[in-house]
Amino acid sequence: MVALVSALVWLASLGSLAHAGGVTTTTTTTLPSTTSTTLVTTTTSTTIPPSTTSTTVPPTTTSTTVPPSTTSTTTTTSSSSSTSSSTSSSSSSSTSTTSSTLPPPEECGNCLDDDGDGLTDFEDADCCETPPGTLTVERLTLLPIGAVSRIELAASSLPAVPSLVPSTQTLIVQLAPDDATPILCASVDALHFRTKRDRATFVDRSGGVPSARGITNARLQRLGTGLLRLTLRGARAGFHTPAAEQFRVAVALRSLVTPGAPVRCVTRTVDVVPGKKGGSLELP
Ligand SMILES: [Ca+2]
Ligand SMILES: [Ca+2]
Repeated sequence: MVALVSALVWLASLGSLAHAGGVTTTTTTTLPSTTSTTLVTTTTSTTIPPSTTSTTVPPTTTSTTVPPSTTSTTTTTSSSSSTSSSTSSSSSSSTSTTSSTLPPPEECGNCLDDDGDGLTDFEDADCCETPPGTLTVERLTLLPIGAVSRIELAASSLPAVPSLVPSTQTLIVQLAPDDATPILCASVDALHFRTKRDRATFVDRSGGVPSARGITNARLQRLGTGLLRLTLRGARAGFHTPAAEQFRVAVALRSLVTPGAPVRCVTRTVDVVPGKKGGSLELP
């Protein structure tokens, strides 16, 4: 009996020992697994937040580029200013260019085509009451005598005037060949005319009136229609007769009383042909 109990105690001891030994083995295996798993999880969750925050927030804010926007605005403003300045400069330049390109106004009475439109003094509407009217040329004879010329001219249909008062008017006669500038710009002030009824006469045999340019005789006669007829002659007028096929004749009456008043002008371009004498020209 004692032996049986001893045997049972021994077996129980063995069981305890055996049980103690199994627990030890199991515990050792479980602890590492649990610990390592927990660590991995912790590490992973810790890594994610930092990555997201640092990557997104700062870059986005920075790349919103507040400075760039400001810089752009500044640039735009500068551009606008520059553009405005350029425009202003361009306008100024244009104005300068235009003003420097503009020809001078026609000066009436200097025998020059000041504004370059091909018309001189009283051929030019700028000097006349209205665009120059049409003149009827009845006779034109030119004969070169060295540096001077003999001239005879008869023309009518000068513009009607309220009354023929040569004492207050200046007679102007211009003669130009083809498309060239005038070879004759003669003027006779009214005070050199003698007036008798409807006729005014100028005679200057001695050439005492330089502005007449060698015209020694001129007569203005008021016709029944109210128009004027002009005849003039010069034995040695101050121009050389060129070879030409046409002549522009211009006649004007300018007021002496009111120098700024519009001038009555008439013009006519006539064909000429060689005359009988060498170098002479006359109407066909
Ligand atoms: Ca002129
Ligand atoms: Ca002109």
